[in-house]
Amino acid sequence: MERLKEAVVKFDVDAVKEACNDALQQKIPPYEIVTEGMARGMQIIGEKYEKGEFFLSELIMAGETMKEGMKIIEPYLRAVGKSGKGQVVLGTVEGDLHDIGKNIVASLLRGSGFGVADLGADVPSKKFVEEAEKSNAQIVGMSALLTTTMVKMADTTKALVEAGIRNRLKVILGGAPIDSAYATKIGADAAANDAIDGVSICRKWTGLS
Ligand code: B1M
Repeated sequence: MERLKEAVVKFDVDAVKEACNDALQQKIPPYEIVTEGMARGMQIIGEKYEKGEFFLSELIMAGETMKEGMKIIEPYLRAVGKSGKGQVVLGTVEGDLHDIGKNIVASLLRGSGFGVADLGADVPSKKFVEEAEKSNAQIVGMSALLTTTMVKMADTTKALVEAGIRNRLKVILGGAPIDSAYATKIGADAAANDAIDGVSICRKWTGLS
């Protein structure tokens, strides 16, 4: 895990791939490879950015580096899934391009048997509503990593109310700046601390736990 973390911080894609494969061979659980390895590297990148040691270009390189590692880990995250146990509409809110955490949530949900309509990043409220109507979703999940974009979660929750479908579905929020107090404030049903927590909340809602 230490090697993996260091490789992310050095943007060393080959070393990331090698460390991911080694970790899988050593039977380290895939989610742990993400959270205890690559995500710890991302944490350091974020700290260096805050201190002014790194700039936007380094954030981009870090994102691309972790995505290469995720290509190896993702099939193992979603290994056991069959869809049909619950339909989730998932996306990163409008104005926000951070999608690595949201993609992990999508893989874990699929691995737990949920059907997931992943709308990607920078998703306007209208699109969440349209997809929730179309797919008759039980859950709408939103991700935000920026304090400036988390307000879009409130807009989307309001849009679900205005469309008359809020009562028949649950709304879950996730991402670093989000907590339960914010979820309550904007009328969402829950905030997830991390991807595992998010999946476990969705499982409870759909009677899968
Ligand atoms: Co950005 N960025 N970034 N960035 N970036 C952060 C978020 C930041 C904290 C860095 C810092 O200053 N320390 C900071 C935000 C500050 C703030 O708002 N308070 C920041 C900034 C400022 C910016 C820009 C504004 C920089 C600029 O342009 N000057 C810009 C904004 C662009 C935009 O979105 N409009 C920007 C851009 C980018 C990149 C595009 C270059 C790139 C993202 C690439 C991508 O995602 N495709 C990027 C990156 C890589 C980061 C950091 C370094 C890493 C994020 C990450 O992927 N973490 C990040 C620093 C950090 O987080 N420490 C930072 C790993 C990932 C596994 O964790 O996403 O938290 P996370 O997901 C977790 C949980 O949060 C949870 O589960 C996941 C796994 O446990 N979760 C959910 C997430 N969504 C969930 C949904 C759920 C449930 C759980 O249910 C629905």
